[in-house]
Amino acid sequence: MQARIVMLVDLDYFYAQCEERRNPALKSKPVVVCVYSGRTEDSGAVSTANYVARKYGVKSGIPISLAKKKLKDIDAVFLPVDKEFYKEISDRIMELLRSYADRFEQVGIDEAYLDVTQRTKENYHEAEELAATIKHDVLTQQKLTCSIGVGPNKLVAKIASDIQKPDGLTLVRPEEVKSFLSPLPVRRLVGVGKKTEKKLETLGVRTVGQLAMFDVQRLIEVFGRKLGTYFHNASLGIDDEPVQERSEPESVSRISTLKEDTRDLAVILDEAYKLCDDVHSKLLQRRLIYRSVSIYIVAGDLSVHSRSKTFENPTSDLETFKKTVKELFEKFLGESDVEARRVGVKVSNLNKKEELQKQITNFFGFSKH
Ligand code: DCP
Ligand code: CA
Ligand code: CA
Repeated sequence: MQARIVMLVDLDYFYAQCEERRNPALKSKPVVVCVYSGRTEDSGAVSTANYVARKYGVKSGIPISLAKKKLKDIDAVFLPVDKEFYKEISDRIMELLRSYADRFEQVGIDEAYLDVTQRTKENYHEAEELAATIKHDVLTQQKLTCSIGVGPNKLVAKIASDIQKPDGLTLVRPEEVKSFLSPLPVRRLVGVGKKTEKKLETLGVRTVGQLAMFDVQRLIEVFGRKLGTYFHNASLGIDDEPVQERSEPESVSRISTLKEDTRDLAVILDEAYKLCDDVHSKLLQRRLIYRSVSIYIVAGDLSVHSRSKTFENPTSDLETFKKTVKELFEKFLGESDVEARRVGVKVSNLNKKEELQKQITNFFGFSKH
């Protein structure tokens, strides 16, 4: 594979920074953006917090009540998430970022990969200047700071972006990859979660460098061929995943909180069907058809469960959607004994309606007259 230069741009404390942009007086205070579940006044989880609040140990995922404890007697601001507002800002920034890339891939509301190989002529000095320009333009035009990692592939760029936050710019040249990665804990690698981290620790592997030295055959024995090989390559900073342009959203989903935890299928479906209606109208709006349907269940202990089904042929039919959602919830309740606290539905494997029409037309040799 040809040498590449890839950037990962990640917006700093994104939701909280959007709130600061809307109301600059917040900047000096701890700002905590919350997903309120609506049960009691403080039930729910922290979505994110600004860096002032992080100093007190407040971070994504912790209960709101715990965040309040940590910020007791401090002039902190708690706000509900306003996803539509953040999405608007995100859309504008993504459009700006896209203009700096040979190839562009958005991977979340606040981050994107940019392949800049051609426009930097494979030169890291030019890439550094480009990254500085991007940071400057995002700040002056959209009033937000971001952190950028630059490296020979997505894996290295992603880790680099994370290493000096907020407002960071980290370059890792190909010859620096090994020394950059080797002291890091294995947890920094995409795909290494708590479980894998524990397993690796029992093998005496804590750092990426130790993982790189570990016998690949044994890794394969422990994790299977696919994952074992991936961990081995990742530890060496090897990653051939291209920066992939995506023109359509990956998925459309809706989730909502039930009035109380339940295993009652009728109650769950009552809520889930409303979510299906919402998703369906969004699909119609954007002229999208789907091939996969998933359901999500967030249990009382906040563990997340899901079930999916993929069809042979894409559809946009609402009845099929609801029927599949029903099947999946029935299946889930039969297989698990958790109580649902929140339920969600999602469609993915999306296509434009027109594209399918085109394919059919081409296939049968019809023309539209
Ligand atoms: N988010 C969330 N719940 C989580 C993690 C994230 O709702 N458990 C949302 C809020 C974040 C946004 O996604 O603002 C982006 O997530 P990041 O992981 O990039 O975190 P931040 O942008 O908040 O902080 P950082 O400065 O560390 O990137
Ligand atoms: Ca971020
Ligand atoms: Ca992110």
